[in-house]
Amino acid sequence: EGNNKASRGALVVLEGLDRSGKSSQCSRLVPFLEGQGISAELWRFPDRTTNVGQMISAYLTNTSQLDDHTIHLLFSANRWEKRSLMESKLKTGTTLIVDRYSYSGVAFSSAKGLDFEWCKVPEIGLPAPDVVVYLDISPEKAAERGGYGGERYEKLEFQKKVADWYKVLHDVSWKDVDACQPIEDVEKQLQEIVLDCVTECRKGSPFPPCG
Ligand code: 2DT
Ligand code: MG
Repeated sequence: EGNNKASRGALVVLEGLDRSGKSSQCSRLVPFLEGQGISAELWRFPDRTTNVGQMISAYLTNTSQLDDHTIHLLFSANRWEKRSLMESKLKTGTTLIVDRYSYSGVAFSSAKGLDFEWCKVPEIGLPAPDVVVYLDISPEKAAERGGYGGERYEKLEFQKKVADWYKVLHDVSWKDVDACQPIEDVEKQLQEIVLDCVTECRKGSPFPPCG
């Protein structure tokens, strides 16, 4: 393409309750994009492979206890430690499909009762997504899917609170996809949204996106 040297990758974030299908959809999207000749990588937060990520993982599996503010900041630190790599991937044209991001950070901690405005502050300055896709499912329907693991937040009553905070965070730029549709329909809609987004970024939307 003519403007190839200027084209950057898109930062695509998938959000939603546990069992909304984010992880399976993310892992279907990446090979789809590659098949279209688009360089793409699957990322997820928390990234449990780092030192900070291992502290988070221990907390989530109830192996460790941490103050609510402390774990909130660790989730954020886990994004900050990936920031420079994230930015260089985007700059060099790789699209990132990210399974959870700052919105999970704010929604889950707010659901525990932390101050919503306080929760947003450590996220300021992280790369802003080009698109946020919300896989929309009610907490009850998600719970019916079963397969909640034994992790800390995987309880219906808590997921209801998370859903309420996602509603507060939701803005007009978010793309909602009905996560109760057959998996192939969800997949098709996601593909369209993401292809549009990648195309927009290739047209030379400014980088870094500011948020
Ligand atoms: P997974 O089930 O997707 O591994 O997530 N969470 C996630 C937070 O509380 N704050 C965050 O910043 C992020 C990214 C959501 C594990 C759990 O961690 C929660 C579910
Ligand atoms: Mg989970």
